[in-house]
Amino acid sequence: MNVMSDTPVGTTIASAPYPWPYNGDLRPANTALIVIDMQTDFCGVGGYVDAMGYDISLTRAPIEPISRLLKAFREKGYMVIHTREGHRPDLSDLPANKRWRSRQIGAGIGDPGPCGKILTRGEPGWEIIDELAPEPGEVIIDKPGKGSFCATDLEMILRLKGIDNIVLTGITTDVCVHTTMREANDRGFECVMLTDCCAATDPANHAAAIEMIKMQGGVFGAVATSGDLLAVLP
Ligand code: C5J
Repeated sequence: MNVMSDTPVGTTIASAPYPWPYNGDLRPANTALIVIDMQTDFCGVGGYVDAMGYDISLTRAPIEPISRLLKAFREKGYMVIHTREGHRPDLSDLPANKRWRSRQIGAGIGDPGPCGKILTRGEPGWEIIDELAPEPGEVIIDKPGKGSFCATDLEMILRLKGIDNIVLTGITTDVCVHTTMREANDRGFECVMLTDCCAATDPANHAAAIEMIKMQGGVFGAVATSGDLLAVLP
């Protein structure tokens, strides 16, 4: 930060509502990319989202932009983290109300489906899709909830690595990505969500989730496109 003004010195991206990160300190050593829940259950034929009757062409749209981003982050030595939403095979970490609600919409978590038991660890539907498969050495966080910090060791891993900045991608914008961004922001991490690398099951919810981030000067951080970030990625 420039001592004479609030204008950051260093690298920032053309994000809204402010150039991210706030202090211009964007480096491989302090920045992690998180790819949230790019699993068959959320974007594949016969998975959880498909079973609920939503259009998976929406949740598949970020696959290509994320793939390009992953390539650049890997080449430049940034930390890459993947998450998977899912429950233990004995469903001991599945709240009864979450199961009940999923059954109301015809996609009962833990019930058999075309991709195995829905949102259940170890089942084909729970796997990350091949196009975005984690590489050896990349951290995978298994989470029972929507947020990536709840009941996981994500915060400990980020702190031990010296991560300050988090780049958020994945699905769905309004649920797991937003919850994770809120959790990270409350813990003091500097977050940016890449709009073309996220998607919701309803385009209006995707748009609303983006607008929410921009309120109050960036209430949870900032938003940008992957192109904005790749244009300057150190
Ligand atoms: C949902 C998620 N939408 N990954 N999960 O249930 O956003």
